[in-house]
Amino acid sequence: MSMRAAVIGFGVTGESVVRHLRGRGVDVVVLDTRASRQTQFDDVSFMWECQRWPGLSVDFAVVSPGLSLEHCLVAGAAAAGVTLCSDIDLFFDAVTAPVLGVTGTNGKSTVVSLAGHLLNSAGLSCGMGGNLGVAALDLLAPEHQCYVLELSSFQLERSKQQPFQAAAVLNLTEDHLDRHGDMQRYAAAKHRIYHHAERCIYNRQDPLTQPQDAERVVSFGLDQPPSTQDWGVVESRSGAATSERALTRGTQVLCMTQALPLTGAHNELNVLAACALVDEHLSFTQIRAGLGAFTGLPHRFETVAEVDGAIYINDSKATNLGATMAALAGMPCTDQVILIAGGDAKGVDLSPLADVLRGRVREVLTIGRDGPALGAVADQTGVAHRACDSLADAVRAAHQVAQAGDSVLLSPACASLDMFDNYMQRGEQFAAAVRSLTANASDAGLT
Ligand code: UMA
Ligand code: ADP
Repeated sequence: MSMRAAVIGFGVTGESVVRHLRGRGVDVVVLDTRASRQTQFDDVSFMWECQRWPGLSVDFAVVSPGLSLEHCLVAGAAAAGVTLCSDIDLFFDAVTAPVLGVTGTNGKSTVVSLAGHLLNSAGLSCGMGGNLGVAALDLLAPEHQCYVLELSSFQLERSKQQPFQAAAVLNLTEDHLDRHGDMQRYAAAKHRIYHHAERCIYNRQDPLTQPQDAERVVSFGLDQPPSTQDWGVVESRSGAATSERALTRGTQVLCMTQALPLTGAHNELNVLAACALVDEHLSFTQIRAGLGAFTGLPHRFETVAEVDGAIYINDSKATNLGATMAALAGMPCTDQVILIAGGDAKGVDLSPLADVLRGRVREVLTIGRDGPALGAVADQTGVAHRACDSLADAVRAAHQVAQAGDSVLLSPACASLDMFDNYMQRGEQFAAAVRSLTANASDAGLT
């Protein structure tokens, strides 16, 4: 008799699970609390607007990451004794090639894309995705020689097995506390990535990322590597005044930091983490060849344009405080940043931002629901701030205050959903507002 499974939640993950299970002859029933939608699956039962576990007889249920353990359908299935699993569990049941895993609060997409890029540039066929966008199960293909997966705390929280060849936790700062309750539970979900990993990779400058009880541990950081297997930065003085910085594994130099196409201290960390991940597959020569061609992802500290001598930077993907702190900390301390920030802060304490505003930021232009809370943090530091009605208003206000040599940085420290469909729309609207400044300037013969 064939197996029967329930799929709870029919978004990107749910669809990938249905495709995977149907491909293996499993009978599938989909449960979703939302209104019915068109689908291309004729041989699958759908229960739309389903607000209660309907007492189905199934062998197991696969739960989408966005649904918490308290969600009515998930809690109902668990109470009925149904075995719950994730798409990541199904992925590991099916995969035969080695899998590299990445989690952390910030930098996951950048590190996954870079690691995948390095492997593909060296001629290995590598599938990359997960929380990044393409669901893990949709990556499975016989030609792939390895996979790089981005894992969210939501995915890790409910996965039972994660036998990664190498697994990295990049950093841990407050995020998603509305789902996990407190920092301890959030960190515990992230640490599940280490549980069955052959090699655990952590950030030695962020003690919260350090694995407990792991056998093979590799660290990365912006200081000198403590052992020959660790990754870091070594400074050398080439002349009386100038010092050069090199990325190294132990004392072995990979490349000079100024040769990296990605800017900012946080991106040096990202490069080191990606190198540590692909270490067992690639030589230094192959890594060097791939690094030069990786220019980063859109909406992550991306230069949009220079207008009247000021650089406009789109960091719309900074949906939490840690990302905005990293963006500001990586900029020079000369009061030359005009920061546009605000949106939905997801209940976190914004006060640590004060440490990086002072001395770096000329003015904060706030938008969205938690704009006033950011204004209050600016008040504590004496940095000027102004509330703006829209992102376009904020860009116009920034243009009025910006001086030649300044940077205007959209790095909101907040989710976008109170004003936009997603962070991409927010970043695109920022870029469009900046482009309209350039258009106005050229209309007036100013550029
Ligand atoms: N649904 C219900 N009832 C509810 C809520 C949702 O039935 O109360 C159904 C809806 O039909 C909805 C579906 O469940 O379409 C949504 O499922 P989901 O929220 O698990 O989202 P997916 O579309 O499956 O996308 C998920 C990830 N989303 C989340 O974890 C919230 C995507 O990460 C990921 O790219 C995708 O799987 C493929 O792996 C997005 C994300 O925002 C980018 N992630 C968070 C983050 O990065 O901070 C964790
Ligand atoms: P994630 O997938 O974890 O959200 P991204 O690579 O998409 O990570 O970057 C998200 C945000 O975090 C961007 O604003 C980016 O500039 C910032 N960021 C990237 N790497 C780091 C890092 N190592 N530490 C802190 N912030 C980072």
